[in-house]
Amino acid sequence: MFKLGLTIGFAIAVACSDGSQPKVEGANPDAVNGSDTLSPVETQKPNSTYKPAFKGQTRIGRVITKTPYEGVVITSDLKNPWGIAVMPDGRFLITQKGGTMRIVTTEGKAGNPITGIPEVNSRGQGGLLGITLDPSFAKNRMVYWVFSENAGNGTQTSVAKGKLANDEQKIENATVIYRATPSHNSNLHYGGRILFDKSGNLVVSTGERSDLETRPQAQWLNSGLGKIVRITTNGQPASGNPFAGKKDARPEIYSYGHRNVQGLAWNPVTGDLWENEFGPRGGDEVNRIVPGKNYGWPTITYGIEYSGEKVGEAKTQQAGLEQPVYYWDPVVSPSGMTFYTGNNMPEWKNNLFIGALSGNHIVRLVIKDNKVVGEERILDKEGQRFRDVTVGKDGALYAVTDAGRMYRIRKK
Ligand SMILES: [Ca+2]
Repeated sequence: MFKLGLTIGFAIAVACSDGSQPKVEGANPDAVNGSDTLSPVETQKPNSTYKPAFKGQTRIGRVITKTPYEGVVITSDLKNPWGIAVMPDGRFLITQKGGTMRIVTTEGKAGNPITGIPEVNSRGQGGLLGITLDPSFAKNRMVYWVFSENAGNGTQTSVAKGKLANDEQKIENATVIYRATPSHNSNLHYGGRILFDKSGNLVVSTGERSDLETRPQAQWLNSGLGKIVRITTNGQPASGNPFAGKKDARPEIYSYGHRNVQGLAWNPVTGDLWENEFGPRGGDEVNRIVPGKNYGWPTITYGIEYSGEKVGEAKTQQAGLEQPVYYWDPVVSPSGMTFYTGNNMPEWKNNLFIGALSGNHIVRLVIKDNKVVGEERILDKEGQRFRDVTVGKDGALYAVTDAGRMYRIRKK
């Protein structure tokens, strides 16, 4: 014990004495990548006795990255960062939960808090959330973001846009373009990710606001709760949406039956939208989104209530409701995610990386034919709640944590 303590102390002293940031070792040269003979990364008992719908839907065999890589803390100066957008020049525009944005360089130099953003309610899980840049950002400097907005006696998930001023100190002409009504008196389950699709429309995730009272609305086509919506840059329903023209259905809805979607990404191989969402106690999910489909919450789930009670009728499958591609029990609390499309780590090409909050790691999922064929935990020794992860212009992965760190992860 004494020797181990000394070793750790020495390592920290070295890292600090020259001013460099702590480094994280990766890679195991003895491991075989893609092997299905390794045991799953999860070794804890599941909360439920539910069985998966198909082999490999949970606790797939572990994979281990062979290429040596390292995760370096490039800054610890952020305050509750939530979403990362990559700027055309390679810098990052990052939201901070409290209601400001920061620009961070790939070397970790963080700019002043950017103001001019409409007031957010940052209690609980609320605040300034996901962010994306206009495909023509280099010309128009337009930014789009999701936030929890005060409304009535409660709050709601809303979407706004504005122009990043030339001095990069403020957002100009901020306008709220969409509100996922109804509002509700809770500060939980806002969803909050936002992406552009290929047609130039926005895809936005919401949540069902957590309470038993609002939970059923995830199944209602006349409610904005528990949905993925697809809207124009003016907040109108995008053309081609699955429920357009249908009576008693909101035309902005893209998919429904979601609990709390904090991860969205386009699969670079198939072009499909993928998402992740929180389950209750067990039942975190990764889904492949097909427009118009029902993803089941709260009718079916692989989780149980926090109290230990069953959810509804304790069903995990039902005709007409989509099965998750993958689920976790116990939970990892999945947040921002990205498919790896960089050239820095060829071994990771097209793998899905997901920030895990309670899991304190970054999930790496190897995917083949829309199924998960391997799982790994990246930076699991850091003790960080990973909130978002993205691929930089330089091909490295960049991730932010609730404690205010930003990591760069790349080949050693
Ligand atoms: Ca589901």
